[in-house]
Amino acid sequence: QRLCEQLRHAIDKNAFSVHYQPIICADTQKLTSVEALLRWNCDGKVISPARFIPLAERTGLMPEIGAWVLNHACIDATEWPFKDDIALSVNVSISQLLDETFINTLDKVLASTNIAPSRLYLEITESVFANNVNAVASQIHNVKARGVKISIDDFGTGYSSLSRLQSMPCDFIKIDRSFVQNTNEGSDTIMRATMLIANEFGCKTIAEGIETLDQMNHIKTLGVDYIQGFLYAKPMPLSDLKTWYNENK
Ligand code: G
Ligand code: G
Ligand code: MN
Ligand code: NA
Repeated sequence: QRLCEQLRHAIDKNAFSVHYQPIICADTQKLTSVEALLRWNCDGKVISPARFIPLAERTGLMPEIGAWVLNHACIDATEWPFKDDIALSVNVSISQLLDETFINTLDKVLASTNIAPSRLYLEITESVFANNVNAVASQIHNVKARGVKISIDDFGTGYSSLSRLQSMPCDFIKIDRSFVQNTNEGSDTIMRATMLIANEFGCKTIAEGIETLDQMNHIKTLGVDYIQGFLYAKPMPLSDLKTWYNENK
């Protein structure tokens, strides 16, 4: 209850910030995109989005918070030292995607920041597929009509049907870190199958949660396109991202 009250005022109190985590091309090992991850500093403590996003969803605060993140991240992207060819990936929650203000917010941010739509990726979790199929499909269509790309996050962890991929075209599939970090044959089978499916649908794959060189080499052998994880960098503030880039380009 109290947390909810504090969340309601977080934007006004300047309590949110956005951190960025690099995503690397498996072949070239070069930076290709950056994922924006929201941080909430509440009374000196950092509260994980895994905790407050569900709260924001339940209390109807998500469209406003999501709009803040999208706008903030796109403004930051105009300051990147590498701004012309690196993409920005922003998480979009279910209630945010389905909110009637969403497309209008997206149009406003595209216009005011002048970011090329093809450089903006929206990450939606696979669980959106469990929602109203027609509503989700039509929003994805609206997003893609603007040239913005779609990533399916946490792929393989939900309980949606694979056939949903047909009605909801996406550009990237993010392989959940639970598969990457499991070293059993079953996880490999699932990852191989995911890459086959992605290939059939013309999507690229991104492996999340790569922490070791062994994991990186293994996932490359399986044929993943892009890699994200602590092996390369943790999510960090914009200023650190600039330093990281200069040291790693
Ligand atoms: O960054 P971290 O591992 O703490 O993120 C935890 C979860 O919160 C992840 O599933 C991530 O996708 C989600 N998350 C982080 N930032 C945002 C955001 O801006 N919007 C939404 N909807 N989810 C986010
Ligand atoms: O669900 P989503 O992919 O949006 O979640 C992103 C979250 O995953 C971020 O909060 C980030 O902190 C976390 N993350 C990114 N790379 C790694 C990693 O290599 N290991 C672990 N344990 N978490 C990671
Ligand atoms: Mn994500
Ligand atoms: Na994920």
